[in-house]
Amino acid sequence: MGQPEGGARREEGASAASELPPGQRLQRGWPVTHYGPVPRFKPERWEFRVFGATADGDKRCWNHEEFSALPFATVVADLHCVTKFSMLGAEWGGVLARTILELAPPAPNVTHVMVWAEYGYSANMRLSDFASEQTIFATHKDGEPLTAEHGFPLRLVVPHLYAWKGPKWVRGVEYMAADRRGFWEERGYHNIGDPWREQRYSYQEEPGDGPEL
Ligand SMILES: Nc1nc2c(c(=O)[nH]1)N[C@H]1C(S)=C(S)[C@@H](COP(=O)(O)O)O[C@H]1N2
Ligand SMILES: [Mo]
Repeated sequence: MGQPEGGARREEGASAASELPPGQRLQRGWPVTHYGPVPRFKPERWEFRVFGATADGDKRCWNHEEFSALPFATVVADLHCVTKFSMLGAEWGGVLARTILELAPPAPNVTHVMVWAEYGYSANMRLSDFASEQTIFATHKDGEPLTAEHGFPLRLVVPHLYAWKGPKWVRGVEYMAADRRGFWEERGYHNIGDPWREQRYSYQEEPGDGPEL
């Protein structure tokens, strides 16, 4: 059987616990976790925007129909919430972040991105985290379109970071030449958020992990 590239697919009979980052527990089902209300999707108003330090200095916009026509990919990956539940082995379908980077390349000085969602929710990450081959703007989970509570029509999944780094109801990406904190990163959560290193809170940050608070 082929190994999924860098994936964390759960093999039959494998112990799920061996794949849980420290301090996490397995969750049955898929809980809904977010701050604020669930936005209503208005297809005619929706657009996905790439802006900030793009290579050519121009913004790129896709309306919902255009975005839906982008190349579709799947990634099998886990979701780790900082409140300690994990969901393992989901199949996310959608558009790879790498595809967006190819279609709307960043300027050479870009080091970080801010991913923006409805109501101003945001999450910052290093360009290298965004450019991971597993980072995906998901429209589907396990073959089904996302539900409204889980981020329909589009959410980001960054499998190697805590799940707050994956905005639901995502609407765009800002390319940045310097790091800036997003919504939870300004409110006490770790600027990088690697679950394997248990980077949960900003007080754990070491020099160089993030901008001054
Ligand atoms: N727009 C938005 N996206 C968000 C959040 C949020 O508050 N707003 N919470 C994050 C957190 S903390 C988690 S754990 C996951 C939860 O995703 P789920 O509700 O689909 O399980 O969404 C992330 N994306
Ligand atoms: Mo979370």
